[in-house]
Amino acid sequence: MKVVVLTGAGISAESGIQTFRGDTGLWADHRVEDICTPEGYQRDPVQVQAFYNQRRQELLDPKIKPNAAHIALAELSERPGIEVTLVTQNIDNLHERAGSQNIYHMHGELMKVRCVKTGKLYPCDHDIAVDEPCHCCTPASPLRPHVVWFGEMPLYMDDIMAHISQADLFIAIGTSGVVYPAAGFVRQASLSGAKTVELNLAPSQVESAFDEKYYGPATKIVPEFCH
Ligand code: BJW
Repeated sequence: MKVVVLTGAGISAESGIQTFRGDTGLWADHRVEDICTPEGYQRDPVQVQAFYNQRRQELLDPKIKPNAAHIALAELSERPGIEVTLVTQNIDNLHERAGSQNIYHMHGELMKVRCVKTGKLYPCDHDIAVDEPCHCCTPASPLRPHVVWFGEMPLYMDDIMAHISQADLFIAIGTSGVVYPAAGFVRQASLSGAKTVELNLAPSQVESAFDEKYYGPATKIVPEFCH
């Protein structure tokens, strides 16, 4: 059975990583347009780098660990006869640390930065200064967070759409269904004949598109659904 799992910020919430939207989300303290757009970065790269430096430091905190939902997905992929493709909108590395493979980070990765000119990727486990130079071009170009902002093309779209078109089961976990193209995956999966399931704390914006829905904290409902 081919399973495509789409995860969002809600799966990492109980690991201590803030979601984006809502009263306690990251956007409660920041304007999306200032941080999460190429124009915001051009206007104030110091503020944008500081935002991602802080989130990188949080991810490096030993207290932040994969939770029971990340682990249940890693275990699901070890079951005979089940082929799991994990598509995550999250830039944290908790799926990898739980042992999952076949992961597409469609909105990028916090622990990588890239040259603004060549796109070359560099692993990054430290704060990045605005003028930190790349090592791939002369004169050196700045390094930016390896993340996808509004107006930019999400990563691995061709591969993701190919997996969705072949899926028998599509599961969306902890995502608000507000941000496209990810929010449209459920409709693509349905059109291709997959059964679709939403696992979330509360109904998402695209809840009506799912065949089955289960609501509760991810650490409870994901292991229950997977077992
Ligand atoms: C729990 C839980 C618990 C809490 N247990 N659950 C008009 C209409 C349609 C589209 C557009 C439009 N105008 C512009 C667009 C396009 C735009 C878009 O979608 N805008 C909308 C906001 C209107 N999209 C783009 O620009 C994208 N690019 C693009 O479209 O390119 C063209 C293209 C076209 C066609 C095909 C391909 C390409 C790029 C989007 C980039 C998004 N980037 C960010 C930042 C990434 C870097 C970073 O992390 O800083 O991605 S924004 C932010 O939102 C982040 C997330 O990945 C993304 C989604 O958020 P998510 O994960 O859903 O989190 P929340 O906080 O929204 O929700 C949390 C959920 O968890 C909730 O449901 C809770 O209930 C739940 N939860 N605790 C279980 N314990």
